[in-house]
This record gives sequence, structure tokens and C-alpha cells, in this order.
Amino acid sequence: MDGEPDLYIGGAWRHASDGGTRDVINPADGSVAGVVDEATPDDARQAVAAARAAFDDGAWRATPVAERAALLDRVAELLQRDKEDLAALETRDTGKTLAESRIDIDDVTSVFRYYAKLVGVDGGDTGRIIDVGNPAVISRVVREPIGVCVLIAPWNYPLLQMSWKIAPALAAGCTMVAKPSEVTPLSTIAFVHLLEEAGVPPSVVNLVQGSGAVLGEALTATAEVDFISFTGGLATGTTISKMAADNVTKVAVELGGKNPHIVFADVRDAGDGDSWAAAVDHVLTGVFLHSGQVCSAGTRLIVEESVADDFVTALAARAETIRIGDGMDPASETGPLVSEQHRAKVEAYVELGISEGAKLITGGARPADPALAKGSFYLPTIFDRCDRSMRIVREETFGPILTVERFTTEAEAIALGNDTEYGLAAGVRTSDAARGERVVRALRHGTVWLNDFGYYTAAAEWGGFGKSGNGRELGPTGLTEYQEIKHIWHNTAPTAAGWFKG
Ligand code: TXE
Repeated sequence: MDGEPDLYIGGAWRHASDGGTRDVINPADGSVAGVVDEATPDDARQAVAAARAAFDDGAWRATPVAERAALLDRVAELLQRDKEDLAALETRDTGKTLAESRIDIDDVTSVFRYYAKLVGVDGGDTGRIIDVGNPAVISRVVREPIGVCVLIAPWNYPLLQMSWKIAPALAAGCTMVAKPSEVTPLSTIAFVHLLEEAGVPPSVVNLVQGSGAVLGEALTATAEVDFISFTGGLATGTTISKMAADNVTKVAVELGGKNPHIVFADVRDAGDGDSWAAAVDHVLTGVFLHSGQVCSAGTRLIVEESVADDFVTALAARAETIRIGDGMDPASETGPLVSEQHRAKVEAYVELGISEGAKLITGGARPADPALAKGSFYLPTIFDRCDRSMRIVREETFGPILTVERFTTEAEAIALGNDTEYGLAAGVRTSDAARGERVVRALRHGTVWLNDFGYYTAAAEWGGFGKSGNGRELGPTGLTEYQEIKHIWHNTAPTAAGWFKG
């Protein structure tokens, strides 16, 4: 960054082969947050070749799991040592508040600690012995590293999303090429320096950054790669899956969501003000945290008709008090959208919502504060009287936009909650535990929160149903994605098969 080489290929830091660079913009004020090297397709091919050679060499995958676990723990320590610097980079790059960036770095740390522990206990090998009816035969199923992985991350949680991929890939014994979003590469570059310091062997982790459209083919349409893990938009995920198909490369994708948050009237009827206040608070946080740029944001409020007017009124009052500003300012509760281009997309969705007949309750504009004029800020926006015929209810806007739909029966609430092509996450608020259990089991989403929203843990799987993707990250499955399964049949007392008699 800023003159230092940013591509890490074959264990060496280097500039782009054609000298190309990209200005990375701070969305809070439009200033240049850093100038980074922009890889060419040839650089990307070299990164893949380096990862291939390192995997085929066999040394890394033969490293004892205890050593790999110790290395992951060392990475966790270094992350904590550099937490403030990494958090500041993340905020300058994405616009999110410093408080949120600090939480991100803690979460990244916990992911490395989790996988260190998981492989440290049993090597992450859930192998088993099978009785095939012949005592001379040892039949066993083992897990081995899948090979060369391409890891492509988005811009909303740059380091966090990348860590969900790098940590299990290292734990499994894979080699890899990481490509952060060209919009937000800064924290990943700093992080790969930490991996080097922690002792990750040369060529095990390679780093290229640049436009996905330019580098995509070199990274994904090649038989040199065994597994692609991608988090990003639906259109890109589909493109990558098609490119990988020619080589039958395994692909896992997380493609966002259009997540329902269902509120039953009993949160108020229960008579305890706490349930009502918590429901309002969590719906607010669920959609407006990080200005809605969260794949699991609860962007569809589905609320019981009898309390809907009061709920929307309470919500709008809270939304109007959200303090928007530069993420570096401790007073800010949420920052800008990631870029001018992204704000333009969000603004187009607001126009669309109005033209589709949704009722604008609050927001729908840029903030008036002149101090924010240079950043890509946008006000928290609520649309009432929405229905599934509207594109703002069906499509991921990835901005601070909440749509409100109403229901009268439990069955209707479930049907609405499942009426989406996505299926990443959902929330349910009710004071009736039996109803809560019925509804969470009926919802077709990868994560469902009951009387909470947005929380996750490194130990539990994350991923989506439907077009939210396939495969899972985090948890034990987040490791097995990076492993191949091998059945070994060992006959300790071989005899002739005797099938052919001649
Ligand atoms: O993402 P892209 P974009 C959604 C959100 C957003 C929309 C588009 O709705 O508005 O996607 O955002 C790389 N081959 N999400 O266009 O393009 C790219 O360089 C290989 C949801 O910014 O999907 C970046 O590293 N890679 C999401 C990564 O893909 C390619 C988070 C994601 O960028 C590529 C972000 C190609 N052909 C956006 N084209 C979530 N699931 O949370 C692009 N890339």
C-alpha cells in the first residue's frame, strides 16, 4: 500500500506486473484511503500456480495438526496485538464505525482460535473404521485437505468474511489464493503480513487484489484450483459457479439474503414493556446496523396487523434518532454506504419503492447535514404497506431500507417469511414459546433467531437455503468444506480374488 508492494505471490511481496494501481476511497469523505497494487490476470495465474506447487509439494499438508493449530493461535495473538490498527483500516475502507470494526477484529480472532482448537483436538479428522465382515481388512474413511482454494470475499465485512475462509483452509492443510474486494482490500493486505509474521510457509497463502471481472477467469476457470469459496452478490456467484463447472471444481457460495423479521402481537399483549421495546430495538438494529450492508440484515418486517401501526410508529421514531457520521467519530452510530456507486443503487431502489406504491414513512433521502456532504451517507428508510409484488420486497437492496408487510394469522406469517428466493436468515419475535418453536422450524432459512437478532458464533454453521447459496462456513462443516473424503481399504492378509478361473 502507498508504494509498498501489495501482491503476495510465492512467498514474496511484489507490485503488479504491469505497474497498475487502484485508489481505495474512504466513503466517509471521498478521500483516498490508500493506493494499492492491482493484479493482472497473469499475476493471478502465477498466484494460482504458486499455491498449486506448494500443495503438490506436500510439505504443508504433512505438517502435524498440532503445529497448524499452534500457528492459528499465533495468528489470533497477532490480531489482538494489532487490533486497533486493523480496526482503523477497516473503518477507513468500509466506513463502518470503529466500534463495529473492533468487534469484527475480535470475531476474526475467535474464528482462528476456534479452528485451532477444532483441529488441535482430533486433527479435524472425523474418520471412522468400518467392519466389512473380513477381519483381515481394515476399511477406514479419512479426511484430507481438498487442495488449492480460491477465496473471494466481499466489501461489507472484508476481514471477517476472509477469515471464515482462510482459517479453516489453513487448519485443513490447504494452500490458497485470497482475493479481497477491490473496494476494500486494506485490512486483508495488513492481515497477510501478519500471516507471514506468524510463520505461514511461503506460497501457502497468496494474495491478489483487483477487479473481480478482470481476475475472475484466471482464478475460477482453471483446473489448477480444487475449491472456490465465494461470498458476494447473487449475479457474481452464478457467474463463478458457471466458470467453475467446466473443470467440475467444487464451489461454495454465500450470496446474501432478503431476510424476514416476523413480529407477533403477543410481544405487546404479554403486557411486559420489555418484550415490545426489545422487539422494536432488534428490528431497528437488525436492518440499520452498518447502514443495512449486512447479508443477514432483517430488511423485511412482517408484523401482525393488530399492532402494526404502533410498531411502525415506534420504529420510525427510533430510526430518526440514529446518529449517522464518519465511523472514526465515536459519536457515530452508523457510517456511510461503501461507495458512491452503491449509494446510487440504493437510491434507485428507493425511487423504485415509491413508484411501486410503497408508503414512505421516514428517510428516503441523503442526510441534510453539510458536514456529511462529501461522504456516501443515506438516511434510514422505512416503507410501509409493502407486498410481495414489489421488487423492493423481493430483491436485496443492501442499504438502510426496511419494508413492512402485515399478517393476521401464524400460517400467513410463515408463508410470507418463506416467500423469497433467498433463505439466509430470519427473525421471530413472540412471547409464546410454543408458537416460537413452531415458526422457527417452519422457516426455510439457514439461521433463525427467536427473540434475538444478528448474533452468530464461530462454532455454529453459517450459510443459506435457496439462492442464498450452498455450502456452510464456520462450525465443523466450515472445516469439512476444505476436506476431501477418502476411503482406504487395506487387506492385511491378501488372497487371490478367484473370480476368473482360467
Ligand atoms: O458484489 P460482487 P458487488 C450483494 C449486494 C450488493 C451486490 C453487488 O446486494 O449490492 O451483491 O455487490 C468479486 N469472478 N452483496 O457487485 O461483485 C469482487 O471483486 C470472480 C452481498 O460489490 O459479488 C469481490 O471480491 N470474482 C454480499 C466479490 O466478488 C468476482 C456482500 C464480491 O463482489 C467476479 C457483498 C468474477 N467474475 C455484496 N466479479 C453478501 N453475501 O453478504 C466480482 N468478483
